[in-house]
Amino acid sequence: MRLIPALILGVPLLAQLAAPVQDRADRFLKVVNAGYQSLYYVASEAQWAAATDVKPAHDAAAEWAGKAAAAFNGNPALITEARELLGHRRELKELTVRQLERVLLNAAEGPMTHPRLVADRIAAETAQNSTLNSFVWKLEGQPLSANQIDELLARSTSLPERLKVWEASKENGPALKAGLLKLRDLRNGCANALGYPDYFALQVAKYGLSTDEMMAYNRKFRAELMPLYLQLHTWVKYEMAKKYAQPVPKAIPAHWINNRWSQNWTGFVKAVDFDPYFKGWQPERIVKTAEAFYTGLGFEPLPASFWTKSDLYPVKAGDPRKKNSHASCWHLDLDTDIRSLMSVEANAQWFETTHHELGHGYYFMCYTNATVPPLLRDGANPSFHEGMGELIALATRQIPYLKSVGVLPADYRVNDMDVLLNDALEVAIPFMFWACGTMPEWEAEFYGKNMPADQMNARWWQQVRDLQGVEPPSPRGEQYCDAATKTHINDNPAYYYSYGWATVFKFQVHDHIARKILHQDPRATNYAGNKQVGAFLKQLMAKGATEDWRKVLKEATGEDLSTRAMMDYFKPLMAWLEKQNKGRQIGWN
Ligand code: X8Z
Ligand code: ZN
Repeated sequence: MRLIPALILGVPLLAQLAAPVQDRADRFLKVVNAGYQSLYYVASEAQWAAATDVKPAHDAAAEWAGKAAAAFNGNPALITEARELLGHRRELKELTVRQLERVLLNAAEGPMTHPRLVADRIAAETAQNSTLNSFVWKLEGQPLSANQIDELLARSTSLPERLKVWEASKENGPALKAGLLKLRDLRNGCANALGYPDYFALQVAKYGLSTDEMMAYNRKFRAELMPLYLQLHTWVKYEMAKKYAQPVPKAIPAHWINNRWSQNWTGFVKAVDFDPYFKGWQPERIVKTAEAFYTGLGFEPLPASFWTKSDLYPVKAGDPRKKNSHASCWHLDLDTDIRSLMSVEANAQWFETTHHELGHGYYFMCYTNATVPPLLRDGANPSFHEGMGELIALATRQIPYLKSVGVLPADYRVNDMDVLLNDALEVAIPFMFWACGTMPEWEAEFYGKNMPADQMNARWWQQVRDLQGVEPPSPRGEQYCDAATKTHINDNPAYYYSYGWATVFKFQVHDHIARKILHQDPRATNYAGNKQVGAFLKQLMAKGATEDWRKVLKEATGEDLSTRAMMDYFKPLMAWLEKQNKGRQIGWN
């Protein structure tokens, strides 16, 4: 028998046979992955400090660290080499091609072919975050936190009071408008430098889609769900008109809905309002309960540093520190330093949000493995990342589960239709018209069609009215900038459709788990503690972004992305609503 000399020398055979261009790409990506990961950590640490303790010194550090990261990720030498190598894509492994494509997507966030533009963008992003995170809302002269706004809107039954709170919640818009306009040009400029028509198109490219393709998906989802949305919209407006002794409106006044943007319609089904059951809970118990759901499925506990380094609870009364009020989860070093920024209080909304954030944390943990290079430590697409925690949050809404962890008493009873109606309103149908409607339609126009500065609010409310069937309590002129009151418009731009897609995804994966793994009805299933479900989710997440999302979804569920599962889930509700709404005026036009 003849020995292969290369093996004797300890050099892997495959490497010996590989085309030289693959060698060149491997060497290049080794350096890029290392630089990317270390600078990501530097920038994330600085941004974490700036988001959890807003002060000029932290803003300055975040700006500098952002520039350091861009100096590497957007370096012209990296761009040239990645492009040249991609010119040989047929000779390269798929994993290599995906990394090279990611190098270019990252470079487009700060292309150092245009250093002035990048410096201006980073400075403007930092300033906008600082304004966003340090803004203090006021009600009758008194400061009001985001949690307090949400609490008042959830509880107040007085329309004049609701109106005041709703109007107060829009106060940060004008403070953010100029910065947003400036950022539009700078973000578009960066995207243009790498050949993308605008910043929206650059973000959508992370799905391997064009803007038109993305918007076509969104419109299709909305068209499919529209009959159910019309029924829900009608049911809610008649209920609320009765409650507030008002004439039945065509579109629903925004301050009748608990959510500041009418994105989720909570609190309309009183039998399924779980807030009272969280009375007496410490916020810590919510986070621990959420972690226990994941460990019950067979996931590892969160790293010890999660508990020491995260910022999980509201700033204590009297403490002057200002921090970002919107929940997030961070993978600071693309390794084990995972932290969450929240302001958890004991209520149903934070119970849900905490499961969502830990979903990100567990996704980070799963794809942090030797087969996933740092450049691809990300979701199969952004909506998979959002969808994982959403899926778990959906699972933890199940009544048997809530009883098992002591949220609901053992003798709690509710009828199935109330639960289904509440699920539709709170976590599914109206949300789709916001997340795949108002938000992306407005942003696609803002970035892609150069929306005039003096029509930003008019266009916003036109979309809200046309797509969501909601209207402002009184006309909102251009002195306001109501779009900018939504966090993501400022600090996570051209991304929000990812949450809509996550909603589609969560019902598909939930349906698969219930029917194919557990052989249960998706509307009455409990997968707490099920290791088979955990293993299924783990292998899906462990791939990170190493494979095309369409393939990952098809392999996992046997389906392409579709509202089929969501529509199936709510099928019994449609007939019930049609009966309730008989003889009523449907729609808002
Ligand atoms: O922004 C979030 C998460 C952070 S990734 C809390 N969500 C969207 C929102 O609050 O508008 C979760 C679902 C929708
Ligand atoms: Zn999220």
